[in-house]
Amino acid sequence: MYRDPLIAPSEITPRALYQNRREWLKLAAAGAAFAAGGDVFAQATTGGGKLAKLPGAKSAVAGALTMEKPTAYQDATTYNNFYEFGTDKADPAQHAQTLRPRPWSVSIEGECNKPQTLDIDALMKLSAMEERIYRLRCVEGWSMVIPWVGYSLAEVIKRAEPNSRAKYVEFTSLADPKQMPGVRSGVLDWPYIEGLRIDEAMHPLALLAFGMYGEVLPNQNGAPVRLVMPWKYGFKSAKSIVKIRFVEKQPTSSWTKAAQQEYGFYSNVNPNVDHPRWSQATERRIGEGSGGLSGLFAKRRPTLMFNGYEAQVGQLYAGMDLKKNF
Ligand SMILES: Nc1nc2c(c(=O)[nH]1)N[C@H]1C(S)=C(S)[C@@H](COP(=O)(O)O)O[C@H]1N2
Ligand SMILES: [Mo]
Repeated sequence: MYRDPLIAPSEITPRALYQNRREWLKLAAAGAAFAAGGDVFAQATTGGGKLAKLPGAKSAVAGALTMEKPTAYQDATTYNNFYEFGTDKADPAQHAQTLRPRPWSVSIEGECNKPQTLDIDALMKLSAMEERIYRLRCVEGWSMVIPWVGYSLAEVIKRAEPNSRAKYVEFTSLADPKQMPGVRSGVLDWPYIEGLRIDEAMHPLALLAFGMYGEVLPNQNGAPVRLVMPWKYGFKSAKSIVKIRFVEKQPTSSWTKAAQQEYGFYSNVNPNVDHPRWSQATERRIGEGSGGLSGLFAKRRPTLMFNGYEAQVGQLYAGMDLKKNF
């Protein structure tokens, strides 16, 4: 039987999902949850109501508005990977309250004409906020659909005026052991580093996100600013970013450093290239199917090439051997 590779049996029913399930059963008993109509959809696209509102105009970028039903906010904010707060899916929601998203600044540096340090509030004003509904596919074999709020990363890159040596962009997440208990563990080499080729980073779908579900990002989802790369495995979407650096050489990401043969530089979603320890052909959508909201017994759905964004991003990899450049 297929089992999610990085999920320990102890994590199969994270407490939050359990509580969620009890709520759901209560609703079901009242007959409400069976009316799977518009109300359920409306519920799924609004936030928890506890964070500041951050509206975004519906994006006009091609491919930016998936028509699939968004994952429930409750699921998207309690089933997370953010190893700076622990490795269990429930850890970030339980421990990320110590993260302080203000004051915050992002340093933009390296091979560019206009290096600068931007306060988060200035960064947020740099371009108009858009809503983008993206599929997010984790390398572990699960996926969600999340309505993000932000603008194209290209807006920031253009402002910094990268020079001709800027072939790649490196992203660094905060690594403060005072705010992030997981950073005291050796599970990854901190700070969390990710990288993109500059043309990937300039693609209009590459998103710098400040919010989700019409509100600012919850800490566990990478407040106050993160990357979202919808055609790549989730780990490429670095959270709580403090540095964006233009470099000439291909950066080594924390995951590549941890297991070079398992996590390549590109990490494009590709159902035809298996992870050395499991297949990438199918995925389970979080919140779908029977067996509780964790959807453990949900039918797995086929994973799409480039996570369904092939028409938009396929050209970036024309002529490349995607088995070698995984
Ligand atoms: N800094 C940092 N960024 C990170 C991670 C992390 O552990 N640390 N996990 C990644 C992984 S594996 C995934 S699947 C996504 C999950 O994003 P979400 O919790 O908002 O769904 O964040 C990515 N960004
Ligand atoms: Mo992931």
